Amino acid sequence: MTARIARALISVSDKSGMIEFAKALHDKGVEILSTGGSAKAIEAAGIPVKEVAAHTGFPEIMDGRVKTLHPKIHGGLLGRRSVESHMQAMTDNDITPIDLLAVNLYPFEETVAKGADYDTCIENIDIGGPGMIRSAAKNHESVTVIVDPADYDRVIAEMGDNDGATTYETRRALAAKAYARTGAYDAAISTWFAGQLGETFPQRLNVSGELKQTLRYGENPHQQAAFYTNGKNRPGVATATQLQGKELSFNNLNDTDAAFELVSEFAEKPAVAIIKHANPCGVAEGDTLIDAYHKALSCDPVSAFGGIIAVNRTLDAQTAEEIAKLFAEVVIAPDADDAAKAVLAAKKNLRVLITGGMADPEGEDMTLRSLAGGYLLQNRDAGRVKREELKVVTKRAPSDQELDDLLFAFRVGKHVKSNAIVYVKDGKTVGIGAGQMSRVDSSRIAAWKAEEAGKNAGEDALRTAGSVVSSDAFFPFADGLLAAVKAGATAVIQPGGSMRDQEVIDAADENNIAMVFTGMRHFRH
Ligand code: 93A
Repeated sequence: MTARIARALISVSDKSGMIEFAKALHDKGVEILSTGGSAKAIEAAGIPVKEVAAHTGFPEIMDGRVKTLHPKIHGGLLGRRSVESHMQAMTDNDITPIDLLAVNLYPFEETVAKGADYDTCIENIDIGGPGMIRSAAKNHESVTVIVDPADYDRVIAEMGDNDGATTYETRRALAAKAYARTGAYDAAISTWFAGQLGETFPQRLNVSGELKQTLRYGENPHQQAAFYTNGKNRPGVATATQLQGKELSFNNLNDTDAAFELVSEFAEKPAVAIIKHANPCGVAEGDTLIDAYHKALSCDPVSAFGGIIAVNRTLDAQTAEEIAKLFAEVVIAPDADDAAKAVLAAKKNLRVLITGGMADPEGEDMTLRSLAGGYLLQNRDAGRVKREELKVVTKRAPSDQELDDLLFAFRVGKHVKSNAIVYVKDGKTVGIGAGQMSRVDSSRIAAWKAEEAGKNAGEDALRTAGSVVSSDAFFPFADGLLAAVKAGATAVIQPGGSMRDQEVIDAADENNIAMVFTGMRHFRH
């Protein structure tokens, strides 16, 4: 079913590509109607155009608030060409069909993003545009609706192939895209409104997203999946450019996000995080990136196989060469120099993502999870304890070196699934215990993994000897702390707040352990 386009209405705020599009329509014999600013620009380009006001016989009023809200416009868009009574109503009321609508809306989202004042935001709420989009999209059996300048060429090309008409498949696909746009637009307005009302948290779930990628499958091959962006433009996987490698999978995306968010915690020195199954298996700071990489890898090289590597500095050739020796799934970096890109290009399957910057660890965003029959929405964990907020609770206070390592460990621990125990020595993780149901088990596993990695590397001394340890939540009993003592840790960081805090502090004092409380926990379930 094709529908020849005789009349088009163009009303766009983003005027990119508009003139070329109008010219192509005119060359195909299409009559063009248009609103104030759009009409002026089309006319100035020497393309015949009729103002909507002249078409309806009703002027644009109220500073443009009412310009297309007229039965001659909506009747022309909505009238069913296949229904006799509709065509009769058109004739009776002097309504002519509008076969194509090109609209993009007042830039509400951009206006809010610029920090505009209340009245300016209100003025940028488009009413007539979404109204027309919805009318045209509803009548897609006959009407072509374009909400994105990127679709102009495709429509013109199709008209060229079909004697000035579009196909039903295209009109239907464009209608779906049109409703996605009006839906996202309204969601942006209501989210902004909620903020204006002082609602610190959405009262309604207005989650909207743009489809970025249909994924081959989800966590497992029998699950369907897709990747959406939320328009927040936070540097990370959602906005990164993929330089090379196979398509990213669901698990790649999830793990790469975990890697980049973690490495973004560290700004002062070059840092590297290696992630497996969304948990780190090595994180380190270094004097150089390659130094940080070697330190991060040494934590658990067995688990790093097939992992994801995130760095917080421009990737250089030397580090890229070392990374290329490991089988990794993804590398994500704020940037990479040409030599590094050339090195990685030889590893064709390796996915390389460039983000253009680091994520702000204290930046605002939401995290969304589902449970059977509902969703859980929360602010992302942007909490960060500062050195001066730490409370020393033991007789011995940590040394400066211990304090550096304690803070480092606690920042890593925030990105480890609970119960999270992280041993750190000299700016690098030496043992990570993740995701256990008992804290003491995480503590034991972290120490055991450190011991195994040390043995594999042919080291005599225990890696955890002289290390510091962090716990994402308080130790409910002294046993978790005692496991750390056994492993040779000398200092502990934990939130505190247990009924048995005193018991744990006493155990620390008995063993000459320095312990600090953060007052903030970092559960990650
Ligand atoms: O103020 S509106 O909500 N009232 C309307 O009747 C109306 N009709 C089209 N905004 C309206 N538009 C919008 O004007 C379009 O969605 C488009 O974004 C913009 C184009 O205006 P101009 O052609 O004057 O630049």
